[in-house]
Amino acid sequence: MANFETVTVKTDLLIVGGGMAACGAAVEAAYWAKKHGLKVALVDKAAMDRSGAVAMGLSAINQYVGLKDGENTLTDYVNYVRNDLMGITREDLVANIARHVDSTVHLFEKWGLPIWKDAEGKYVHEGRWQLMINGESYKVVVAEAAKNALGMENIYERIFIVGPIMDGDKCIGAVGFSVRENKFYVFLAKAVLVAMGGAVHVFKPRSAGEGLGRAWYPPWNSGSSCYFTLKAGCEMTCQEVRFIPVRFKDAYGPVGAWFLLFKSRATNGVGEDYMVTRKPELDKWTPYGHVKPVPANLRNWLMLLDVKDGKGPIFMRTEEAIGKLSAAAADEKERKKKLKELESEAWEDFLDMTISQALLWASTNVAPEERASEIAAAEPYFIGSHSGASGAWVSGPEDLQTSQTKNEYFWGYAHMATVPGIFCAGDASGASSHKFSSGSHAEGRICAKAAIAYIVDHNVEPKVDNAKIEAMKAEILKPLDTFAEHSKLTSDAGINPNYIRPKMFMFRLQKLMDEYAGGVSTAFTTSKANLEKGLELLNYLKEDSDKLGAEDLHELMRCWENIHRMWQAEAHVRTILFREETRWPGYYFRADLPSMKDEWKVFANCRWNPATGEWTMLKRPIYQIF
Ligand code: SFD
Ligand code: AMP
Repeated sequence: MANFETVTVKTDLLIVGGGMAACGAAVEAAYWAKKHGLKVALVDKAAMDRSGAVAMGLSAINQYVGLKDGENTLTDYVNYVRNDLMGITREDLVANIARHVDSTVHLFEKWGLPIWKDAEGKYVHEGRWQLMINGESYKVVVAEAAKNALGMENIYERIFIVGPIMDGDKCIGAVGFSVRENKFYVFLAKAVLVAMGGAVHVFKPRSAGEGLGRAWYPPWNSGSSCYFTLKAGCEMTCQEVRFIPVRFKDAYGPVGAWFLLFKSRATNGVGEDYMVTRKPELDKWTPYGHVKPVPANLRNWLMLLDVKDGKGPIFMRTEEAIGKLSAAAADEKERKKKLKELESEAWEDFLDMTISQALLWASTNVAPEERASEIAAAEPYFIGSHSGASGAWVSGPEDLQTSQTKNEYFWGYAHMATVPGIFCAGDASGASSHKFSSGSHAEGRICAKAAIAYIVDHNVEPKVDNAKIEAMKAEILKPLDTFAEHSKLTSDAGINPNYIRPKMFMFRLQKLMDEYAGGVSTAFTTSKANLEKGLELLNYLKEDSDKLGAEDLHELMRCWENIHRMWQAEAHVRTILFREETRWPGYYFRADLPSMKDEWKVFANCRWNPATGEWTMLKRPIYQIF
């Protein structure tokens, strides 16, 4: 067996992940832990300064409610999220995050994040809920506060977490390995806060050849939250609710600023606005077809109908929007000034968060004030914090429950999963969409406070079974052994009958998800027969995962990333199959069940049983609280 030192770290609270939710958790946990004399450790596969979805920066804070200023109420936000998700949302969770998110944004500002202000000193809004920022260093600012709170001696960077350590049905920590040194890590804890983001590259990306790997979602978030919680035996929710963002084509630049701030239209290849010409289609999706704003998946759907009819490409009418905004100026001098301002805002929007889009514009001679730019629906991603909803099924806060909800939505500690001691935030927790960067940070804070309360109430030292740890070590390092044993058999180490390398394994996963589970190549369309075939192929892939081979530590990480993706894929396929309707047509379309049904206004949940290896699918009721 590969000769790796085992390093054991004992703590009280373990935070896995170092992104927005984990940084929020670190700040809050440090405060409550100090009060109770407890220890907190955080472990990230990368370096926190630039890890996770916000690595490159962002150009907006997408959740700010403005409760204190009376801009909006909690009910307004819950209504918005409920409508955008076609009725499928946990209102207690959404409201809990929404009532704390403004204070998180104020902290960001205090820590040095530049938020745009108008002449009166008020935040500049992109849309009703979104604030404009100079956000190229957003993650650095937020990570610095987390590091100061915890102290670097409690932060473990570049350690890939593979999965949970269980003691019966209780989680007592996590195992992983360093991606730089031959070290196997055992983290023992009294509670674990899962915040390892969502998943990309489960589906075949549009980008191929020289662009391969380019996606909207960051390639390093590979389904670890889903795998961790599933393998621990947590009940999961909304695993069918993937997210497909519309983005500037090929470099995935954001569209929010164009639609909301610049009030741009998108039109098809013959200049028609699909939001106008396709409006009658919205009747089929009532009541959600007629809410404002039109839900993200329905906006996608109207656009996809045009593309299917051969009316593409679709263009963001940047030249028209800039023209209109600058034409409102009082005179020619003012108009020119405004034009320059808009031009620089347009470029900054990309430079803050998707630099490659600015490079693509530059290399294809795009001047947004002169020429429209192509947009397209991306491939499916799992990101429960954005406009998707996949994640673990977690308890709501006690004070927001009604007599109807308290037995369904509450089991003691806010945002704790169904497995005691596991707390989930950001993309790791489900059915609470539209939290984005700020709401994920706020949810991390909520979770950390609850997790410390849980530890105070259950202050029991974890009991470790060393034989079990050794077995996990052998299983986790096995791809290195498999490669070392067989790689000399062939002249090209990439082609070998005894193992499959992680990249090929990932291609196989992506192909089957693309073709059978509604990826780009089928225009996000699938059916029972397709899903069943996909599940059969997924099972063969699962068998072959035992034969993954890794040449070095980097490839070992790639092996486990792809195993994580595979489990996310299975939860997804099973849940699409279970939900016998089409509810989010612009995210996926069940050709055999092409409409929305009242009896499916429920949560579709699932659980993998660690003791038997069996999956259970179950429905949970939806209650309106607000
Ligand atoms: O507009 C392991 N998001 C946006 N939010 C905004 O508020 N404004 C925007 O402008 C946003 N835009 C945007 C957004 C996301 C993406 C991908 C793009 C653009 C291109 C959404 C937010 O970014 C998102 O909601 C939050 O970041 C979610 O927070 P969290 O904590 O759930 O996930 P994370 O930040 O990605 O962090 C994940 C962490 O886990 C680590 N990790 N660590 C150890 N072991 C493993 N196995 C691990 N696997 C992952 C990661 O390293 C990371 O630290 S807009 O364009 O939509
Ligand atoms: P995006 O850049 O698409 O991620 O959008 C940023 C924010 O604007 C998110 O909160 C989106 O939900 C929202 N948004 C984007 N496009 C629209 C639109 N056409 N109508 C309403 N909200 C939008």
